[in-house]
Parts: sequence; structure tokens; C-alpha cells
Amino acid sequence: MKNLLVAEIFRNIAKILTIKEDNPFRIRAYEKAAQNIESLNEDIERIIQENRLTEIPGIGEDLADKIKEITSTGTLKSYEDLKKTVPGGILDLLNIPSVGPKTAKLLYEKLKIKNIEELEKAIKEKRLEGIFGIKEKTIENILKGIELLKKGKERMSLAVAMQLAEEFIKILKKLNEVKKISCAGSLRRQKETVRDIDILVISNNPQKVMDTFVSIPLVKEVLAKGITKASVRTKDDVQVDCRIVKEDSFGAALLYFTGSKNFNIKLRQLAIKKGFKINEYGVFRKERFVAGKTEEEIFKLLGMAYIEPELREDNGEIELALKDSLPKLIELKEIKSDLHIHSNWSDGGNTIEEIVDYCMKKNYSYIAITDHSQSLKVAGGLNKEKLKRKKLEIERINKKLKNFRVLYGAEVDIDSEGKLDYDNDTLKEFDIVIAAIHTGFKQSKEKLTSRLIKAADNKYVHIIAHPTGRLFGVREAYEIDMEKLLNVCRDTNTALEINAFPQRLDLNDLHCRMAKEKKVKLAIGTDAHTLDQLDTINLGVSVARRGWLEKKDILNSLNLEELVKTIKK
Ligand code: DGT
Ligand code: CA
Repeated sequence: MKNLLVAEIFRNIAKILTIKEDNPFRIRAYEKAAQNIESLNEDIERIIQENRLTEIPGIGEDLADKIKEITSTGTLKSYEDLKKTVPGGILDLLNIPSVGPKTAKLLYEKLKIKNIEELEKAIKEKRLEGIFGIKEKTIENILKGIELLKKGKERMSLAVAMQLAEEFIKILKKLNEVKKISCAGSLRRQKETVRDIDILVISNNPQKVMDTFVSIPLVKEVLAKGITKASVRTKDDVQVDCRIVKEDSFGAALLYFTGSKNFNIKLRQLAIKKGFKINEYGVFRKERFVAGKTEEEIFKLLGMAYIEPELREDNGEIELALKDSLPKLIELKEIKSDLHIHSNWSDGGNTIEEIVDYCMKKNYSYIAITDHSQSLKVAGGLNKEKLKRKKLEIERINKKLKNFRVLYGAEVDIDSEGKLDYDNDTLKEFDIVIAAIHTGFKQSKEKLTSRLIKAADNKYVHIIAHPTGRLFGVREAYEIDMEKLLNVCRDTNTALEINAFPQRLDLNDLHCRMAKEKKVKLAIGTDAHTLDQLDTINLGVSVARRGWLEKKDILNSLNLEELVKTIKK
């Protein structure tokens, strides 16, 4: 797949053009194209073959030609030429969140800093201080940014890990010699970030599996290769381990390598108390093998209910499993709608009808079209005049639909003082309103909390979207008083969103669990701007499951009548 390569080149072009203070529309076009290509979930080369490039939002003939050149030659002549016009390494500086083109230029011109190492050194030697245009706060933010960038490289997002693991598993699964295959580790527990990928296989011909595994095209380097275990590093610098285990031990190995480590330790202690020894080969009583083929039989033997991988963190789940009173976690098939979708009325790529078609195929029974509000001009926010037309359009579509309904919604901006971007008379017209912060992330904890609380307090706001604002590798969550917000949400019957956009996953699992304890409802929304982004709903479900949530906790698992009743304030 060359999707990421194309996206990276387009993004770099946008960065170089920004340094050169080129036309903002041109810059935005490259950024947008990069974003859309990155979020495709099909191979761009297939799209080329089927002549569908210009169907991707933001891709015209010119960019389509560029994409073809990149996929066939691995790069782009005009990009290589453009690169020569700025000092090398300066692009790396721009990868640091909080270092914009202006700062990068300043660092280069004043201090000859060309890369991240030189920048770190200069900060340590206090050479940035006193440079005109660089404030103390800027230096602090640069340091934080460098750390975030390093952390982002250490662990990948769940979405990336899932995609990568799937590619490996897809190839191995094709072998007749593979009898069973599963991922393990943090990926199987669906943790929001994953360090490396663990794969387990049952096979009667380990040699063949190992040979195939190390020669998968994604592999850059073979780190180790034995008879039943191999480790490789992929082109994106991710480590993937593959282990072959015996059929009788598969469950025990899966349990062991799924972890978490703390969960394993607790389980092992429990086994000892019950007179067993448990390891990656099986469960033993006085050296005699008594179970190991499946996880289910092991849990049963230990006298406990099956614990879903997402719960295995030693957060109380073992104790509940012993009493057979674990929550019954929400499942993807129980999701009946998506409550956060952008159409081409604002900055989305598709018409409402296209979105409806796609969602009907997903077996949803209703959706909310939640375009941006008026002051978010960069995202095509809707003024009152456009809202009127949009409402009519939705009414027209609903008339034609059977067993499906489009909710007239909005994602309303919360301004820096906590004021909403539409007046109450406008808000009252919507079927569903989600409110969110899009600017002023650097305000104090108190201020940010009070903005969210003010929004939750509004009679017409049903959901607070992406409540902590984090973006993996770009921005940490801003600090808010979650407890205080949850209390207000409970008292005002306002739900919080689990935003399923791959770089957000916001709320996170821990906050979900806090919300559940406070009896605050959650809404899973994809924040989709293209059709295939609607498919990331599963990531939101993963977060919800890790947060112990059940069907009754999730707004969009309700049918439409129940939803309407439940969100009423
Ligand atoms: P990661 O890779 O940091 O995202 O997280 P994990 O949980 O995948 O960690 P990893 O890859 O180091 O190990 C995979 C599993 O193997 C882990 O979840 C539990 C098990 N494991 C690893 N080290 C130990 C250990 O020292 N003791 C026990 N009991 N289990 C371990
Ligand atoms: Ca791992």
C-alpha cells in the first residue's frame, strides 16, 4: 500500500509551501488531499487501476497525475525540486507539534538549527533564550512537542496497529499450513496505543510459516528467526513477533501473550491458590497437563467467567469474573447509528444522500448529520440561511426513506468564553446538537472546564464532542476537571462523546468508566468527513469496551424513539 507515502509527500509539500509563504489555498489543497488519502481504507493503487482517483474528495486531475507518478516511481519530480529550495532537515523541525513554519525559519536563520537533535542541544545550552520572536513559553512548548513526537514514534495508534496486523495475518492465513492464527498483546486488548505486534499461530509446519513470515513485503529487517519464533521490523519501524505454538497450548499461549502483565500476575497467583500452575504452555496440576487448548477452558477450570481481552488490565475484572458478574460489553453489532457525521454542507466530502446509502448498508437505522457551525469558517460552518436550506433538504430525504431517518444536527462551536455559536432559537430547531471546543486549547484547566460546563448547561445541547481535545502525535489532551464536568452532565442529562476518529479516541477508556460510574451516557461518533471514515466506528466501540460500557450506556445503541426520549432535557 502506498497510501501513506502519497499522503506524506503531499503533507511535506504543504509544509514547504508554508515556509515559502505560498498561496494559502494551494497549501490547504495539499493538506486536505493528504488527510483524505491517509484515511482511505482501500489501496490507492486499486483506485488508480479502476480510474477512480478523482472521486476522492479534494483530488482533481492535477493531483491525480501526481499520485500516479508517486505510486509508479516512489517519488515526485516536482517535490524533489521543491525540497532543494529549503535547507535539509528543516522539514523535520516542522514535524514537531507547536513548531510552525515561522519558528522553523527563525531557528534556521538565527541559529543555523537544521534538525531536531540540534534543536534539543540548542535548548539545553539555552541558546534560544533572548532570540527575538521566541518567548519562554514557546521554548517550553517546543520541548513538550519533541517529547510528544518521540512518544508517538514509540507507540502507534490502535488503528495503524490493526491495519498492519491485518496485512500480516491476511498473508499467513492463506497458507494451508496455518491451522489457526490470532493477534495477542496490547492489540488484542484494543489498547489505544500499541508498541509492537504479537501474532500466534498453530501449524504442523513451523518452518514454512516462519519462512513466509520473514519474507512478507512489508518487512524491512529480520531481527531474529528460530524454529518457532521470529521477529521482524517493518518499513515503518514497527516490530512484529510471530510465535508458533502447539494446538494443545494455543489457549494458554494466547492468554499469556495477550496479557496484560499485571493481569497475568494476578491470574497466576489465583491459579496457585487453587492448586494449579499456569504458564504459556498450559495449566498444570502437579506437573500434569490439565488444560490449555482454549482460553475458555482455562477460565472455566479456574472457576471464573470468561474475561474479554479488553478488560484484562487487573482493574477489578478478575474479582468480578470469580463472582460471574462482569459487565456484558457493548458490541459493534449493537450500534444502530452514528451521531457525528459531516456532509458536504460543511467540510465533508459527500452528500447527505450518499452518506445515507452507505449507512443503510451498515445496518444503521438512523444517523445525525452534524455539520460545523457558522464561525468555523475554515471548516465551511453553516450560517442561518444555509441551515434553513439544509433542514429542507433533510426533510426531503426523510420523506423518501423507509425504516431509516436522518437527524438534523449540528456540531456547534463553543467559543473561548463558553458561548455557543448559534442562539437558542436556532439551536432549538435541531433534532440533535453536539457542542465542541475547536480553539483556545491552551487556556487554564478551570477556564476549559467552565466552557464545557456552560455548554452542557444549555438546554439544547445533547452531547459534548471530543471532550478532551487530544490528537495523537499532535496535541495532548487539555486538562479539564472531569469529575466536575461529569457531575454537570449527569445533572443536566448531557451525554459525552467517544469520538472514534483514529487520531482522537476521545473520551478515553478511563474516562468512559468514570462516566459510567456517574451514570452519564456516552455517544459514539466517527466525526467522519468521508464515507470510509464511517467505518472507524469500531475503534469507538473498542474504547467503550475497554471502559466497561454496556449497551445501556451507549446512546446510539438505542432505537430512534428511545433515543429521542432519552436525550430530552
Ligand atoms: P505493548 O507492546 O507495550 O503495547 O504492550 P503488551 O501488553 O503487548 O506488552 P508486550 O508486547 O511486552 O508483551 C505481550 C504480553 O506478554 C503482555 O501483555 C503479557 C506478556 N508478558 C510480557 N512480559 C511479561 C512478564 O514479565 N510477566 C508476565 N506474566 N507476562 C508478561
Ligand atoms: Ca505488544
